[in-house]
Amino acid sequence: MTPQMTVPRRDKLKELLADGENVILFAKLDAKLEKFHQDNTFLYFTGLNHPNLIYVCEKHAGKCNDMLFIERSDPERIVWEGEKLGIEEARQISGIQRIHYLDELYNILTGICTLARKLYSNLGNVTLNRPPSYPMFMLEPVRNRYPHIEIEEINNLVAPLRKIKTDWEIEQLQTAIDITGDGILDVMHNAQAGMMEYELEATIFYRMQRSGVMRWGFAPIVAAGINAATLHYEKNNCPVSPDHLVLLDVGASYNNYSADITRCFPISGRFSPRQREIYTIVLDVQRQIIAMIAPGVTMAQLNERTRELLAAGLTEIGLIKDKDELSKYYMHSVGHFLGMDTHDLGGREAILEEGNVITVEPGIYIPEEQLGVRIEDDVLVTAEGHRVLSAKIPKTISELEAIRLQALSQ
Ligand SMILES: [Mn+2]
Repeated sequence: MTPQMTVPRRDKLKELLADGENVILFAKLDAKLEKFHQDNTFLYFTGLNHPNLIYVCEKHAGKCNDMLFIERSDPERIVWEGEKLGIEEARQISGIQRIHYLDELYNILTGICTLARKLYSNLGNVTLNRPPSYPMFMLEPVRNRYPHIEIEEINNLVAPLRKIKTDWEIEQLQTAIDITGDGILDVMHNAQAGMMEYELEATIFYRMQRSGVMRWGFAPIVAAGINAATLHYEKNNCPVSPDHLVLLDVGASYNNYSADITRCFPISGRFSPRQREIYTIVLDVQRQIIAMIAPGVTMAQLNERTRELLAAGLTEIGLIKDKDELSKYYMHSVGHFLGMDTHDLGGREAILEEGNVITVEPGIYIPEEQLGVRIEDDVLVTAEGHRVLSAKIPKTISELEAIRLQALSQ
């Protein structure tokens, strides 16, 4: 990300602020011996993929003044941690001109707080049964000394910006999706009965890391048989049996943009009659929902139609008697916004607009039959309707069986 991308984003953010409203964004802290993963709102507005930074923007008398706080370099720590981000480098990457050190934060914030009514921050989920987030901890002195200042999570403010993807962002998503698809195909070509689910996971990760991807967008789900009926199964530690349908719900993160794809395939090379019956219902519903996608359509409409169609399918095969029973076999929503976060900002009540990217992922889960089927594609909303960014990844029964039978014959 370059200042050419992040400066216009910050300009839009500044337009959203009224006088007396301010923004403070915290980069993630570094954790010793753990891979660093930046806060996505911080990255979106600064382009800085470094830990322990703070961005502040104040608006007063119609003018915005923004600044970045960085760490002071400690020569004795360089051999352990490498060079810290310096003032010039921070300026070049972000385009933010005013740079301070972190130990100046509270002094400067005091000045800002005397004029402030509101502070937006990337607080994260606030729940009473969890420790406070790092941003909440850092803002505690503000809360205590200036109780009149309203401190609000920034997500709702920035969602209208983040959910409309630029061409560059769509390119990053497309690359993440293509690499994920290649990894899924590698599994379809190489999976054998007797392998462990985590071996299949490793096959995808190997493809990802050879393709310029550093990490998963979310914890991968590789689920054989009954495990596919657990929606967020992440153990991936069971052996694959010859009669299993394997469900892969995976996504590479490329330049911090996450794919999210689900495919199911039969280890044996052939869907059983029951697997075929359920798979066909899910695929038909998924296609009909994708066909509805266009600007002006709401997520609520997609969800409602999914429930109607799945209920009709399950009623027809006699698994349920009416729509009220559907939640026994289908209990999630049909999709979500996709972007830097796998579950990106956008909301369940959103009206689709050109430039949105959403997932479409109906499923049917029948634990008593050790069966779970979900099919998930990533779809861009265009002026004319939509474009399926993951269209190249096979999903018809005939394609999947052909790939598996060929793999097994080698
Ligand atoms: Mn998803």
